[in-house]
Amino acid sequence: MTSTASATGSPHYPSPVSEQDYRERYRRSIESPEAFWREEAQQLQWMQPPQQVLKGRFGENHSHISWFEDGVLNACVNCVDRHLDTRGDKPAIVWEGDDPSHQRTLTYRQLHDRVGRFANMLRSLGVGRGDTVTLYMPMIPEAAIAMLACARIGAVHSVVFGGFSPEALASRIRDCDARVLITADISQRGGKQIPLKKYVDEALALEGTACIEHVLLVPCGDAPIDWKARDINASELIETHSPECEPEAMGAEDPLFILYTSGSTGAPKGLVHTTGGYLLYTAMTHREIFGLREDDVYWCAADVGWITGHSYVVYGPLANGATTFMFGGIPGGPPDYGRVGRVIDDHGITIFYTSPTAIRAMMGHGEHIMDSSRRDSLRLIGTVGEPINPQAWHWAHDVIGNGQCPIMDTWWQTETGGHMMAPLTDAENFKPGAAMRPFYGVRPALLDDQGNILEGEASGSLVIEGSWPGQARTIRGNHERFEQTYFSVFEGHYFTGDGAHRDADGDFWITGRIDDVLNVSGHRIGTAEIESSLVAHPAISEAAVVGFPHDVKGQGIYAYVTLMQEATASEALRQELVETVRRDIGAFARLDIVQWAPGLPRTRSGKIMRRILRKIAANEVDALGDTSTLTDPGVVDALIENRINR
Ligand code: 6R9
Repeated sequence: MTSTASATGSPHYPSPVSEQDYRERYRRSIESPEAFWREEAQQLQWMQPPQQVLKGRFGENHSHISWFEDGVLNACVNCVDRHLDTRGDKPAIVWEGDDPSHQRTLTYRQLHDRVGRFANMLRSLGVGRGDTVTLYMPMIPEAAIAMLACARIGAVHSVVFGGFSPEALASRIRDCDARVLITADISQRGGKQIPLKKYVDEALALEGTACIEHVLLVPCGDAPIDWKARDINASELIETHSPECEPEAMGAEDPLFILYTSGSTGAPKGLVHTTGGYLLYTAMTHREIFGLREDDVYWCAADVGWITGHSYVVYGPLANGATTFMFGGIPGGPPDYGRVGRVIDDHGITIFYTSPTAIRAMMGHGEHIMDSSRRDSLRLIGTVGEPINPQAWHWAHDVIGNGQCPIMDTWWQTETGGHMMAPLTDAENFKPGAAMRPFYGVRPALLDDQGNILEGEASGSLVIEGSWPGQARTIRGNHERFEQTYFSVFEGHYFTGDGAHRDADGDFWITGRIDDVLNVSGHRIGTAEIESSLVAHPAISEAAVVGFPHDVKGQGIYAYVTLMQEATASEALRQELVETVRRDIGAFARLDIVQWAPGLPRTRSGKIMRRILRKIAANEVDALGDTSTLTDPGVVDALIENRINR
């Protein structure tokens, strides 16, 4: 793994940070963390500046991890009000819908007006400090406005991605006891309409969702809306409220939001992020890793329903007073694969932050899709969500970026709040496919299976030693699960769930999940969630789900399914299973392959040997490894014979 950017010719662009500056600043952040973070914290506007920095340690009383605990601030004030004097007329949010003729720009002053009214509207419905509000929204400015409005009044938002099914929405409402749901009638993406309102009505008919007292709906479509008694037209009501809204004084450790994410076992976890540390960390990483400039027009193509949308569409950029571009279409298509280039031209985008999946989708349609655009405003491309394969890296670099832009491969997670690794070095040192260097204050380590720390060139489980301000503080309603999932696999370290390789230069290459979490098009899905959906079907006795390499999506979903004795395999049943998973989770959780499996390989202790199932799914049947602990090796032969991905 030695290929570097020089393979495409010596780069003639600067990286946001030089090798030397990075080394010095990183050393300082590790040697004097207290002084480092105390100084950085001054970047935020505090109502009461913190005296304290970090309290608590992993493994030891770590349930009391806190950052800047005695500080008081408001996240919305930091993202909006703070910029009014110097940037009042600067565009804060620029939006283009799925339909290119739908365009809106909100300056910081206009954003202040909308957020204030929205916040007053929420207060008028009885929402206040500590209440939870669920958002189920399309990519429209109101999604960001609603998040900021919650932050302004101290309410905790829980954004549920608009691609989730009614069942998935209901379980996320139930878990956090939300009082208000903010939604729209439809979400239009890729020329198709997702009937959000219909899904909301279905979700609210399900058990355990009576906590929702009001539904605030932002009309987006042309068709008549089926208003229910609990529904309120947010676009009408908001105009009756004043734009002046007194912000709530929040403690740095008060929760800012809950975001559900998949783990290797059980139901999705509601990770809780707090106010001060999260905001500081997202603003700082956004500014430093992208080398933010005042006149940047910055486009993060993630949906607000994911952590990337929270940290790098809304909080990080707005805390920095940047112009953040929101896009309602599907980056990379369908239906228009070259549109990304024209959007970049039309809005003068300077930084484009996207996923390897979107890059591969464009790449699959050939370089000519970029003929309709010049993209010469662009100066940096970022990627996130999955490892980027060198081919996609080069395509982004050469084609989208005209060979002019550094590619910032950012590795991080819902749990980490913000970027943890990126190529923080001179551009000529970049290595396609490697996230390379820890951000300031972050101490990565590699462990073997016994938990021994590996030195030098090595591959192992990636852990982080010591806290950083942006980390999640708990799982809503289940702190014990938080401790078990992240801090007890390797006692005293944060367990990322990812494997990584450190090369001879000391640079990191993320190799992907080592737990039972799939990464499909950058969407995190627990195999356990898919399995529990499958086994709830009356024809299914057992199911094991694994990922397999997929050209565009990174990983595809491969399900081994054992039928009940009286059931028979058929194409109709296969389709029914695909539909079942879609209904329980969402359209993005599409089963790619279903293999009928009369039996599954098990160890003598009864555990399914997923390692073997992964190999068969990847068509790597010559390298099955040790199968001596299997109870019945014949099961494997049968699975190999009937494998579908050849
Ligand atoms: C931000 C986000 C987290 C998982 C993570 C890892 C994978 C994210 C990556 C990457 C390699 C990168 N991942 N960025 N793998 N290189 N640059 O994606 O959060 O949805 O929680 O997913 O995504 O496997 O553990 P989340």
